[in-house]
Amino acid sequence: MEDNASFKSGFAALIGRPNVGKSTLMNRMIGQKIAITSDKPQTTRNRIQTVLTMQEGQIVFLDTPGIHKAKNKLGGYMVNAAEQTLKQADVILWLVEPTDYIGAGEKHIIEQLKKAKAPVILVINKTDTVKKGEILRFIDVYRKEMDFQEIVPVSALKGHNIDELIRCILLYLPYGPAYYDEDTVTDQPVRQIVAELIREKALRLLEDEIPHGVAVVIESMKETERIWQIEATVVCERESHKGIVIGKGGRMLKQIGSAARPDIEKMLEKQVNLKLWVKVKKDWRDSELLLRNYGYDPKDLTDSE
Ligand SMILES: Nc1nc2c(ncn2[C@@H]2O[C@H](COP(=O)(O)OP(=O)(O)OP(=O)(O)O)[C@@H](O)[C@H]2O)c(=O)[nH]1
Ligand SMILES: [Mg+2]
Repeated sequence: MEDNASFKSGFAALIGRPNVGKSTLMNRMIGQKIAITSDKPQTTRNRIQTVLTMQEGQIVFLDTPGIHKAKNKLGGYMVNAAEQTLKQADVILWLVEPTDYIGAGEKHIIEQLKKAKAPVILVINKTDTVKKGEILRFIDVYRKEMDFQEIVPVSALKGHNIDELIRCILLYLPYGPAYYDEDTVTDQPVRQIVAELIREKALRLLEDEIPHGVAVVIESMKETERIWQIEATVVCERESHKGIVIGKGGRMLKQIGSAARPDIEKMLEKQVNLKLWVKVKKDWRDSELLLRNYGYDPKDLTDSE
């Protein structure tokens, strides 16, 4: 396959404000759930790489945290992870909400995009939430802000126009051999995906500020012939949050565990016994040492160029 002179391969970065649907779109394009998603902004915390291999080429997707005004060290790490990724991309997908309002958040991203060398495809997501006629108006508004190579409206949730987007991405990738063998789906270690699936349920089930202060650490994963034994700790920022994460009579923690288990079983293709603990690490989002402990290491982002 890779010997074919017409084979294309390269990196496509998904960039945008929090909650626009970057991770949902990436999962949709690769046809598998790798990145976690939620209706709360700032769900994704790391750059997540996934691979789509087709007959015509291989697209390596780089999902990134939403670009926002960082309020703590974790936020700074996240925004840095997103902005560094722009430099590694052969093509950039800028995801936006279907609206004609361009705020300070979008303006900031436009500045970053203008500095980047790669061609930019504007992806207007969530088209299922607006009337068809309106989309043309949004396109006009965005077109005035900068030059896009392509503008593609999609619905990541419903799967509308996804093939067209993939076709567009391929147009802007260079010719060359595949970066990864065709069985590769992601660079995320299994442990990391398990931790993320648990964090996703915490994000979805907990309210207000609490889920943003949650990290999940896998303490152990042991495989027997019949079952995976997994122990994980849910880390939160304050004593008062701990009670909420555990819930009355342990109900919330149980709910998080029962929601995560089927997802983990699906990924590991085996029965799972999941034990969850809760621990307080005061203000861990502003501690460099703890950030590193929980897998958010600024060193990971050093620029290779
Ligand atoms: N109606 C609709 N909702 C969508 C669509 N795509 C994503 N969503 C929803 O938007 C919310 C955010 O989706 P995510 O994929 O987590 O967004 P994200 O851009 O990765 O967010 P961060 O990781 O926080 O930056 C979720 O509730 C999704 O279900 C879409 O095409 N239509
Ligand atoms: Mg995301």
